[in-house]
Amino acid sequence: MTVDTRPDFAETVEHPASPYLRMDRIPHVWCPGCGIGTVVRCFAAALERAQLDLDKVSVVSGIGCSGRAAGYLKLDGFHTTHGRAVPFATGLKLGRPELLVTVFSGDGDLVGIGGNHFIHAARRNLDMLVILVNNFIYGMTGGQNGPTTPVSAVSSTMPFGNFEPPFNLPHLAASSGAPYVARWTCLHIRRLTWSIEEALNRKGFRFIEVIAPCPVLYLRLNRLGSGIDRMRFYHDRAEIRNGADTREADITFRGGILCGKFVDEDKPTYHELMEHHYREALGDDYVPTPPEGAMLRE
Ligand SMILES: Cc1ncc(C[n+]2csc(CCOP(=O)(O)OP(=O)(O)O)c2C)c(N)n1
Ligand code: SF4
Ligand SMILES: [Mg+2]
Repeated sequence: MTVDTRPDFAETVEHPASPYLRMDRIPHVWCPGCGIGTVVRCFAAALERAQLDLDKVSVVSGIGCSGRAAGYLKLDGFHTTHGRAVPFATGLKLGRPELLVTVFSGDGDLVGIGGNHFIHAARRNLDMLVILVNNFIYGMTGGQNGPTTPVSAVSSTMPFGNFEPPFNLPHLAASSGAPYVARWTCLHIRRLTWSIEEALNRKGFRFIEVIAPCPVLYLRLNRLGSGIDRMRFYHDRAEIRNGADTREADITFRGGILCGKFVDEDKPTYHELMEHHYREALGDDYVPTPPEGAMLRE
């Protein structure tokens, strides 16, 4: 009889991302070939590279497959209601300005039902990093048409193909005022990681869109192959053009995908504008934002 002397990897080998993940919640809910896990992995790698005090970093998600991310990241996390990740993050940042607030959610959540909150947070330059996983569809609820579904793509509610023009998200964010705007695909794991790391260290409304495969709905309904086929597509058809005009970042059904860091500006955040304004208006009577760690009310 041969004795198996191989180590039990499950017990002895720790995944490099495990310090940043709630491993007790693994296995996760995402389907094989889904791109969301890759984005979470890049987020974890970016947290490691940025060497932040994780007690000061929080993550807010809405509802959807992408919205499950907050439950797997080992940060103070909030899984809020559908479309309300940005307003929740806004309240968190206003109440606890010393926190680094991040939002991680899907296209339907952030720019469908939550679209109004998204543009106003960008307009006000609220201090948060928003990572949006764009799989062109409402994944969790069965593949309905969403705000980014390309024209002519099939969804469960547009069986003869979509005729609604979709949002160009980098342009939506940039034209609403976001000072940091980037787009990557799930294939660009290093560039995405570096971009998240960079954006973690910036201030204001930072927006990163990640194009991700949803093999069981979007790819299947549109006969676009498997998750790995999409990776080949991203390899062949993604073009990196940093600094490109976001008006050129439209995505068509079978067309290429413009990627890169499109906007990187320094402009005053909502908080900075507010402090400046009230200092000017009220002078010595102005009571500034509570110092780090202080509670708003005793
Ligand atoms: C108020 C409200 N309306 C609708 C829903 C149903 N719902 C849950 S997730 C979702 C879509 C999520 O799509 P997206 O944000 O793109 O996430 P994905 O699953 O594709 O990652 C919808 C419509 C809900 N939970 N609450
Ligand atoms: S339904 Fe689509 S988006 Fe949701 S976990 Fe499965 S592959 Fe991912
Ligand atoms: Mg989606």
